[in-house]
Amino acid sequence: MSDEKRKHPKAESKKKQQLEDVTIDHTGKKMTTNQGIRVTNDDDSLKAGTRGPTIMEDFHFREKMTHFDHERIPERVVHARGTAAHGYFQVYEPLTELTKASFLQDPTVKTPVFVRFSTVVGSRGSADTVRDVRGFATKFYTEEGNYDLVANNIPIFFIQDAIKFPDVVHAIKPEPHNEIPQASAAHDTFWDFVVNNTETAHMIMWLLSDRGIPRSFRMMEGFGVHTFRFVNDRGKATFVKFHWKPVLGTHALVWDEAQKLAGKDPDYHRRDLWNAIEMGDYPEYELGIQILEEENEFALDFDILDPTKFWPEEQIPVKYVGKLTLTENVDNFFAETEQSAFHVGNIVPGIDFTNDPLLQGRLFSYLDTQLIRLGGPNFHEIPINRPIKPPVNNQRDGFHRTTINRGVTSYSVNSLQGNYPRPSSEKEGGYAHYAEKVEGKKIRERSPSFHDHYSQATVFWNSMSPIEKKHIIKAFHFEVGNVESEEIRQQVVDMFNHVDHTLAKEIAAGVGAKPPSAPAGPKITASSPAVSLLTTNYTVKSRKVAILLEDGFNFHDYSQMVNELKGAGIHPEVISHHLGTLTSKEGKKVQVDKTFATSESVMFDAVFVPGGAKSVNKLIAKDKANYFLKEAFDHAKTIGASNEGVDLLADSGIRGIAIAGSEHHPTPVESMGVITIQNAMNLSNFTQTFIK
Ligand code: HDE
Repeated sequence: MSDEKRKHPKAESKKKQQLEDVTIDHTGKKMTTNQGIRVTNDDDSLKAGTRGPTIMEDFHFREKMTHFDHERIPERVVHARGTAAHGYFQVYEPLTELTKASFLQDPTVKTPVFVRFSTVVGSRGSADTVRDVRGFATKFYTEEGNYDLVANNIPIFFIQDAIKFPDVVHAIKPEPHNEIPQASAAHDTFWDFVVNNTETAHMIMWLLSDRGIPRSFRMMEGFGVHTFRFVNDRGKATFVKFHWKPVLGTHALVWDEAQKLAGKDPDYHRRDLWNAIEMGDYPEYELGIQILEEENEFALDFDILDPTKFWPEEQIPVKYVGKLTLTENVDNFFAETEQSAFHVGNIVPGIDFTNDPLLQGRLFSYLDTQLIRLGGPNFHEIPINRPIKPPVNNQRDGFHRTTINRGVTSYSVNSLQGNYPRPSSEKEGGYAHYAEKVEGKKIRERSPSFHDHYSQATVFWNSMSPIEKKHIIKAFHFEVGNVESEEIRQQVVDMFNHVDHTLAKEIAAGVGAKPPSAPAGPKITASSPAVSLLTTNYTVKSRKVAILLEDGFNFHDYSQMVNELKGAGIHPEVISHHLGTLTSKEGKKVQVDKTFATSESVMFDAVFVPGGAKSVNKLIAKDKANYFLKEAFDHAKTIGASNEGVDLLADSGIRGIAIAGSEHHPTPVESMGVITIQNAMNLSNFTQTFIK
């Protein structure tokens, strides 16, 4: 995108304007040192003779090298690998009855947001498509200050108390002696942690489900996990759970795709988000809330303060209250994405915490970690972190202070400056903590209401469709199959026998463990259909279709399909053996987007092979297209072929090709996701079936 174009949307919101004010562009400018001195030569250091030693006096060399030597900051201790975008949030209706939060009152107001998606375990350079939880952190730059909803794509967590966070993270990160494996839970220390901390059972079920390998950041849900509070202007509080529901629906990769993508395109999710925004396919998510009146705090069969439990949507429906739209990529990854600092404790009047012991610990951790990662107490002055109203207080000094505070007082109460800055009353917008009554003995003990570690894990399992169950079992075989300790593998089987007997037997069968002889624990038949991905929205908008072509293709087939796809908001890309242009049998030219060397079927959602004997024969002669199609078929992708294109499917050994229509009545035929048509001039029925 040109810089001119980039500038435009930045000015649209107060936040964008603020960022624009500190954004610089070097185009057409002369080079200077950091002190503003013009530079005469940036290619040669200052030497005593052309073959002599470099001279200390070379301030330009020293400055350039010193800056480079210091260009890295520590990566995030978790969620190191991430990517982010700008956008806005709009509420549908005033939520005045529930909360006084100003950004949730006026449907005409667009609140600027910055959203960072991440994996949890891997380092900054790790692959995007690994099996992991995904972070979904949103910073709302509201008129009342920054509100951060620091969410994940799974509605529950591994542990119940924050004091165990360092343990679970140490266990899942690469092992300390050899730093293996990268970005993976498939190793001994993690599963040792799991079997010794059975509160993890429920989270493991979600992590090993298809949710652990999302198709795209644009196609995953977000969850605030903890129970929060809304507080209205009369001081009435209501318990809430936060949800983000992607408008494109929630979709996953299959494991083989995820693993291959990790090598073929480690930036797959990052690229997908970036490209979608550049192409104007702005990702959208509805904000949903589940509401529970305070008097019903104890009405559910689990404790609402326990972060290993979700509120079944069938029991407490999700109310959709607003929409988040991501509209702009960052100008600079480091300055914006890397330096962004989210904190679950960044909260605005009208939203409040609960005593969830995981949440309480998070309230300490985020600010603490940012002090070291961003090098001191002034990281709120880094442009991406600044609220849209300048902070006003007596906090001063520290590393990299950029604000110049005028005046002699930096304390209160003062009389030299009329005791400014002064606090505000609640009426004036001051944050007042919800006056929850708390009373208790100091005690280091888990509440008995947190002791059930298995019931909801079983509910989750019961809610899965047969194919989702199969994927979970296979995921256990991979994850636990990589555990060297036989004892731990057995303990996993015994632990998950408490979730489901069949599941435990299936796990045992794949990991060389003894199957349990009888079920453990009570029989639970309840389910929550909403947690299955089969209940999600389905739309093909913004999906990618590979079109396999060579010279001599049938332009008629090609252009009908491309037009229909584009009309449906789908992005076709031409794949061939070389870059450049191809010529159809009618003499029409088409540009190649990618080659068989630079693309793989795992990067696409569907494949189409148009007719044209010459083109198809060339594709058949070189093996790459066969492999491309076979793999797409194995990953259950939609495959379409028209006229001679069907020959390529046959040559690739793809099962399920039904014989297409007769010469006089060409109709599309669909079998196992493979759609074909032969002897056809008009492809409109065919293209519609393909898109459907
Ligand atoms: Fe985090 N988490 N977390 N977490 N978390 C961090 O903060 C922590 C938890 C989440 O894109 C860290 O700035 C503790 C739940 C996201 O920059 C750190 C506990 C949920 C991100 C931290 C949790 C999250 C983080 C590391 C257990 C979902 C990435 C770097 C008590 C509701 C934000 C940083 C970004 C990042 C601590 C559990 C979400 C160390 C102690 C539950 C999305 O402060």
